[in-house]
Amino acid sequence: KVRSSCIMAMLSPRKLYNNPFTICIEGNIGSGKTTFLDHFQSFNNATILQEPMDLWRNVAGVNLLDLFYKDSVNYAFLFQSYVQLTRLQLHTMATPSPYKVMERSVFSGRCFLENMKRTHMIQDVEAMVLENWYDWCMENTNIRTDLIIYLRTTPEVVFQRMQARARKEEDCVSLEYLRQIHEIHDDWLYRKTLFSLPAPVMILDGDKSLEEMVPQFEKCKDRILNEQT
Ligand code: DGT
Repeated sequence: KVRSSCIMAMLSPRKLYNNPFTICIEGNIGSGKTTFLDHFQSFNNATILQEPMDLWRNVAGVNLLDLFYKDSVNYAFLFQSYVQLTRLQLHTMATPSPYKVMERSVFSGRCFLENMKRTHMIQDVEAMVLENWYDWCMENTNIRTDLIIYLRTTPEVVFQRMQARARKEEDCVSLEYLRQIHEIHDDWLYRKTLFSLPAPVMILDGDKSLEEMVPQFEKCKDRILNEQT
């Protein structure tokens, strides 16, 4: 994962786009967002923004992602608050190209928050503070979203992938948690009942293997070009 400070350093001050066409890649943990994002490297004029996970793992030497999974009752609010800040920084960042492709968004952060509420991981008052921040940012910052690509997966499939990649912070993540995150994503992007959609949604089958994903990526490219014309 690329630190956003590195991303900043990569940006050349030659010409910056303050309002680039923005595509957000969404989906459960282990749904293949990073791999999918890599395909966009070949897309002309696109700035690829991977999730700033390294920042979450080192906040002045503290691994907040790890603390969240080890002791979510005490750290969910703090972690979610920092995640929201780092996502906002990416949303509002000018890019050196007219397309911005992001892994997740403040909107999926809102999904995780919704799950925290449903499972009583955080107190109502903590959720309210985060929601107030979120609402304020929606109204007062420039968060452009033109297309959401939802890599829809089966919880059992992503559970296996997660176990195979064995990210150390995630060793205690259960299938039950992945089911919850799946339901929230489905409520939002598939059933469309959770909260309003900021952009059209394209749903792709994220259970497919890497090779099978290539034609899906091409489909996306066409869709993006069509949205632009
Ligand atoms: P991929 O490329 O589809 O396999 O995706 P991952 O697993 O590399 O990336 P992602 O965003 O699904 O999750 C990275 C880790 O961070 C994972 O343990 C879930 C966690 N995470 C990401 N965003 C949030 C959030 O807003 N809230 C909470 N509580 N956890 C989050």
